[in-house]
Amino acid sequence: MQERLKTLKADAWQDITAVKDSKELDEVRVRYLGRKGELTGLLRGMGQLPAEERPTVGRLVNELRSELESSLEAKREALEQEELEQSLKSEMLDISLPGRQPGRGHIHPLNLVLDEIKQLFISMGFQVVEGPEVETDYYNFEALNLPPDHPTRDMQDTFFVSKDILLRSQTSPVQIRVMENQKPPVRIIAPGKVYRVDDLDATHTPMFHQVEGLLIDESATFGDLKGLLNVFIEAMFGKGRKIRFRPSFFPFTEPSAEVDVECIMCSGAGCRVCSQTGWLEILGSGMVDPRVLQIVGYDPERYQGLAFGVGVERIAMLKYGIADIRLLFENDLRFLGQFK
Ligand code: 2U9
Repeated sequence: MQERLKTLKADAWQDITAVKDSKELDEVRVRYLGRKGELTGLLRGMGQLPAEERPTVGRLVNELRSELESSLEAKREALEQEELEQSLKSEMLDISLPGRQPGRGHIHPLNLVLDEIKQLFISMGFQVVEGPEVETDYYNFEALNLPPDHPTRDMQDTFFVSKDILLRSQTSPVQIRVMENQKPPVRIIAPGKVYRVDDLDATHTPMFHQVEGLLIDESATFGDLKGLLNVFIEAMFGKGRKIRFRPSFFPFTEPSAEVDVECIMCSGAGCRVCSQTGWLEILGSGMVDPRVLQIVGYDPERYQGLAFGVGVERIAMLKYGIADIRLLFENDLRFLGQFK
């Protein structure tokens, strides 16, 4: 019996030494100390021993059991230490490495232009107002003196949601809403998205941004309009550029004028950008049609209004020399990164 104990001890010692991970360690524990393990088997066999041998063998078995338990425990600790060292080695962090800088965001070129326009008009006492992009036929057309058969009222030109609901084709409805709720004087600009049925090309997108301006007072004149737009164009494109007012027509202004600036690419000599004319069309403007004043309940005998509208994409393209409007909407960081 004592011989068996000796071999068992030697075997167990060998097995424990050979263990490589905690799973194997568990297997060894079960093999020797488990319910059906070798040592437990020995204990069970003690019944067959002569009575006088039992206490000695019993003591030896118990000694071996606690010896094995502490060897297993020591091995477990050694394994854990080894695993810890292993993971410390493989997961080592070099905290002296400089961190990676997150890419810094910056303002979209359209917002750069929009902010500049807003700042300029705020400095001249204008308020910035916004309104819904989904509008009614009344605010988008009727209140602006656009007759029922006007081409922009056609399905071909405006996105209709239903017979009376549409995506606004200009920001003027915002200004109608302000006039309905406020007595003159009025000095506002209305920036925002507008929608028109247009095929995508280098100069057209079905959604673009406008800023419209409106000033209503008892003594607003066409001279004030010219002065104001002169200041605007100078702020956008620099001092000393020639501008010209060309007679035009809009249903909501009378008289109306389109405003051109001397081509900023060729300074008037004629080039591809200005189609050899030397001039760039920048905005539309005019004196608010008395009919529009009447519709919102202003007395057209007492008040005059001046108004203008400008496309933000067009200004951005001219200011920054952008040849294709689609670049402004594709969010290609190689393009946008140039406007830091
Ligand atoms: C009210 C009355 C009149 C706003 C105006 C224009 C002329 C104009 C275009 C410029 C380029 C639109 O973005 S664009 O295609 N706009 O030509 N807009 S006068 O007139 C108003 C606005 C509000 C109550």
